[in-house]
Amino acid sequence: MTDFLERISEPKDLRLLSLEELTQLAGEVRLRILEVLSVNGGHLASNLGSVELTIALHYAFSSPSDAFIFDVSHQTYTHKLLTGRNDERFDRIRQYKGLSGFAHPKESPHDHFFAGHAGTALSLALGMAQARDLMQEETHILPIIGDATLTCGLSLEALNNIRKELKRFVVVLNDNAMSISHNVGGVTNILSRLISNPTTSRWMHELDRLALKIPHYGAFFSKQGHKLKESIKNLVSSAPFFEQFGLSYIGPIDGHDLKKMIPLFLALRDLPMPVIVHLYTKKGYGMEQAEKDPIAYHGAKPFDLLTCEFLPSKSKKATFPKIFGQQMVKMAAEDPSLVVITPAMSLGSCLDPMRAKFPDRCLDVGIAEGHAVTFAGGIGKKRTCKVICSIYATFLQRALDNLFQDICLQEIPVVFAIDRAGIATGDGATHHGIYDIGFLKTMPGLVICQPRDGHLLKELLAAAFAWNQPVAIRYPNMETLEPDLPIQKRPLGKGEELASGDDLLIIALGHMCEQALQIREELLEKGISATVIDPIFLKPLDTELLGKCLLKHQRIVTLEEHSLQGGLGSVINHFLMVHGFTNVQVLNVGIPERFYDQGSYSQLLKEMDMDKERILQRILSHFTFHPQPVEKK
Ligand SMILES: Cc1ncc(C[n+]2csc(CCOP(=O)(O)OP(=O)(O)O)c2C)c(N)n1
Repeated sequence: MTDFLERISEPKDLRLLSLEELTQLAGEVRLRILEVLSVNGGHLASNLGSVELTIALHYAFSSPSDAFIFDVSHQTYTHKLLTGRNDERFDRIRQYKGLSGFAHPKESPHDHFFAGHAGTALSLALGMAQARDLMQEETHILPIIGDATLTCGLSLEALNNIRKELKRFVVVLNDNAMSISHNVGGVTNILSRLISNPTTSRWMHELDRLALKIPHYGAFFSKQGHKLKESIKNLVSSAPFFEQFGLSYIGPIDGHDLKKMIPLFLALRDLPMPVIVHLYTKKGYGMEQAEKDPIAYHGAKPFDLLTCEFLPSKSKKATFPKIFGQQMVKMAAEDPSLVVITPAMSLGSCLDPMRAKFPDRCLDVGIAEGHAVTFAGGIGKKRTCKVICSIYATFLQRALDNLFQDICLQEIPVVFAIDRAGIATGDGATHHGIYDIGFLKTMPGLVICQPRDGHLLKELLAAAFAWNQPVAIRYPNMETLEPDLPIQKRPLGKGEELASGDDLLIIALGHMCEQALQIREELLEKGISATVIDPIFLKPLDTELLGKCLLKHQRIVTLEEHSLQGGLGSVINHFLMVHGFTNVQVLNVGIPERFYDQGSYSQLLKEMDMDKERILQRILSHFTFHPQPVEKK
């Protein structure tokens, strides 16, 4: 088999290949993606589904002067392979110093924006088109969006802003009828009503069937030929929806058929109006298991290339999100007033078991974080229902104003289960959940807490509604201990002393307590004894516990997996300043202010100067100790 992929160093090389060769190239691209992702894991199903459409677009248009703007950009692997990145960096996609799993402008001029949060492509593309027209340039702008993108309010705002006279603006809608999980809501119905019919003849047959169902007139309509069929088609197709927004609609077209797509895209060059090309694709296309189970293969774990089965995970320990999911099922069974909301992250947030058991009380609202938060405010308003809004830290950033105005200002006791609070490892800069404390702490009346283990997570979830005010419980996607202990009633604003010492006070947040205790052990070997406290609550702070510790300690370390700007360290520094503790020395250990790409947890901690060894060195060089000699055993 000739290796066509090797011959593509830039997109224009595609034009040297025949249709047959391009078809073979699609197979090679798919194999390359499969080989690398079987080792690294990643967004497999979305990438397998977008191979042909990406080849066809690069064949017909001229990237990078024609700008391809991928929404979310988790489906850019083919684009990366065709734009000069098919080298060893692709082997290390989503790994430290390898390629990003998303669009990354520092990697290539073919990537115009960092992306990772859904719904931005149309707005970014419209903005680029505006600048292009003002500068009288002749390039094309191509936002490439998924069907779930249309569940984002931001996308609808952008659609509403499209000018009818916009030229060379081609929206490519990659419709696989799936978000990560099954898509939800009315917008998706607009797309999916007839798309399930893969060929035009079946499409027409369906129209006939629908026409025949019209009482009294069905048979008549069915006989009236093509014109009437067209008008009925308009009643059920997606065209009128998009045409209301000034977009000329083309489709639906098989998004795996290069023969159809290439001439179509070539014909769309230099169009004097904005168009939307509706492609239907199959998520996971070309890999039987992924086609059958696109949800599991959306964010695939490493798998066996021959059997396509996922490799068994090394650890069987529980994680914070899993414990959260189990707890939701339990709490929902005990309390019929409990409602949980997820903005399209049911799988990642481990809510699928609750959705299966209590579908009326575990609600996926689509990729709509702002709505999820405000909707929670509506449900919680009368206090007849207890609402938990489950949301990833990074995506909560979308809903800041909703949190402020529709929850905190109204004093509605919604509980926010803030998942993925911490370093996002393979996903990188767009996904790190390391800024939320910074904006949450400015919200009057909002309780902010973080459990150090799974048991404490259960206790906080069980106690939160008793505090009768909005509560944010943040936790990472990390393994944790889940000791089988009775659930105690957690008092609001009470921290815990985990170990006592004389020379140093370490205040550690959440899972960082474990690291603090390990550091304490190492310091002990050097004759330095540290107190370790877990504040549990960032707001309200346990001022009594802090005050007590400060009677004894003048050296303080704060330790957190959050940006140093606005996290635990800044909360403690503020406390010290306001209460006149001016004679203390403080070392804030947290994430320094810059953007971080992807990597393993330990690699990123190292880069952030936060691995255990480095923290120990930093403590020893920051403070002057007078260690007591350690007795040798
Ligand atoms: C604001 C935001 N919320 C949630 C996500 C998580 N997320 C990543 S991909 C995805 C589904 C995207 O579906 P679609 O756009 O249809 O593309 P597909 O993967 O089906 O090709 C979601 C919900 C996100 N990236 N951004």
